[in-house]
Amino acid sequence: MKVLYAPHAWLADGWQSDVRIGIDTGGTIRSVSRGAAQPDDERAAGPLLPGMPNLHSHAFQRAMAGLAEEALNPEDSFWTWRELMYRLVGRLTPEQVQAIATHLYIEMLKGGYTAVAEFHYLHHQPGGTAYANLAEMAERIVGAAEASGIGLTVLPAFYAHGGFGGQPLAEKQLRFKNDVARYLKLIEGIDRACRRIDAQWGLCFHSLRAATEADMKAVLSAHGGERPIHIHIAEQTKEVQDCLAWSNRRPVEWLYDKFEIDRRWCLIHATHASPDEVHMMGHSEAVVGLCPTTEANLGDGIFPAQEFLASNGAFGIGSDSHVSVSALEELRWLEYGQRLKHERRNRLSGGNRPEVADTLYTAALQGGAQAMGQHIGSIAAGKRADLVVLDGAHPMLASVAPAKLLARWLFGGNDGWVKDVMVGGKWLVKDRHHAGEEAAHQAFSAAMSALMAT
Ligand code: NGQ
Ligand code: ZN
Repeated sequence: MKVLYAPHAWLADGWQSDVRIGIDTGGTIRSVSRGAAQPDDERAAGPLLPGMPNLHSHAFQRAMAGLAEEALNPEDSFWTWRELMYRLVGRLTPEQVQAIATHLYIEMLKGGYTAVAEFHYLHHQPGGTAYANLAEMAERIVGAAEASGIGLTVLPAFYAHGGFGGQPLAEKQLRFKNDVARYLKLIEGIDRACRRIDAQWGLCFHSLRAATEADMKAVLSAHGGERPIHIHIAEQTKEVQDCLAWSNRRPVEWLYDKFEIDRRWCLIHATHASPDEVHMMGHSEAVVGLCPTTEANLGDGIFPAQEFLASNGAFGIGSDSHVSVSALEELRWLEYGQRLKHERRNRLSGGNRPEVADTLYTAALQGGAQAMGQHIGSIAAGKRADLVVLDGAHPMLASVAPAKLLARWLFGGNDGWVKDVMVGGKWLVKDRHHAGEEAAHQAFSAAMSALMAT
C-alpha cells in the first residue's frame, strides 16, 4: 500500500485540501482521508483530479484527423466525410491499426483521459473475409491499450446492414460485417484478450441502420448480464428522416419502444432528439455519449444539453473521430455549443454547483464510468486509482482559489497543464512524458507513411 498526498484533490463533494489517498498494490484506492503529508507519502505536484473516461473512440480515424477539411463539394457533409473515411477503412492493416491506436491512447493519457471505450467495428479483411484469428483486429486494440497503459472497454460493434429495415451493406462496408453467430464467436475471442490485461468489454450495435430488431434481440438474449450496451443514434437529420419513413418513429423513440433502456445503455450522440425524446432519455438511467468536437467537425447539429440536464439526464464525453484528443476541449465545447445556441452564458450548471466546470467534469466522470462498466470516475475507496495531476507550479493555477481550479483549467487552460497521469496505481505520464512515446511515435510515423503511399 502506498499513500499519495495531494494539496488539493477533487472528491465527490468538491475540492478538499490535504488529502491522503491509500492505493493498494493492485492499483485500487483503499482509503481517502484528510491530513498533513507524512514523510513516506508520495506528493502530487499540483491539484489532483480523477482521470476522465473517454466513452467513444474509433481509434483508426486518428489517422485522418485534419486531413478531410478541404471543400471539395459545396454539399460537403457527414456523408461525404464518411466516403473519405471508408477510403481509409479499405486500406488499413492490423499492424497499422495497432500503431495508430497506441499512439492515440498515449495522446489521450496526456489529454487527461485515463480510460477509453473503443467502439470497434473494423473487424475483417478488405472484402469481408475473416482474419485467421477472428479477433485479430480487436486484439490490436487490446495490444494498444496494453502498450499505453490506458484503461480499456472494447465494444465490438454489430454491423450487418446498410440502412433501416435490413438493407444490404455496400462493398466498402464489408470489413464490418458479422451475422449474430459470428458476432458471438468474435466476443469469445475478445473476452479472452481482455482477460489478459484486465480490460472490459461490452455489447455494441453500430446503429439502427446497421442492426435490425431481431439482430439486437438475439445478441441481447445471448448476453443478458450487466455489461454496457452502446449504440450510435440520431446523429444526423437524415437518419431521423429515414427512420421516420421506415417505422413512423424517430430513432430514440423507436429504441425506447422496442427495448427496456436501463443503466447499461449508452446512446452515442442523440443529437436530434425531440423534447419528448429528451424527456425519455433523461428519465431513464441511460447515459448519452456526447462528442462535441467531432459533432462540430462533422456538422451534426447541437444536442439539447441544457434541456437534457434539466430532465436529470446523465452524459459522458468521447473524442470519437479524434479531431481533438483533449478532455478539456470536449467539455469546453459542450458548454460553448449551448452558449452559441441560446445566446447566453453559463448554461450547463447543475444542482447546487454554480461553477459550470464543476458540473461538466463531475457529470462526465459519472456518466463515463457507468458507460465503461468499470470501477472508475472518482477518488474514493474501491475505485481504480486513475488520476490526473495538474501542474501546480503553473502561474495561472498557482494564483487561483481552490474553488476556481477546474474552471481555470477548463475555460482558461490547455492540455499542457496536465503534468502527471496515473492509471491503476501506476504513473504512466510523468512530467508530460510517457515511457512508450518515442517507440509509439516511430511506429505511428511508419504506418502513416505507408498509408499515404497507398
Ligand atoms: C462511424 N462516426 O461509425 O465511424 C461514424 C460514421 C456512420 C461518427 N458518426 C459512420 N462520428 O455512422 O455510418
Ligand atoms: Zn462513433
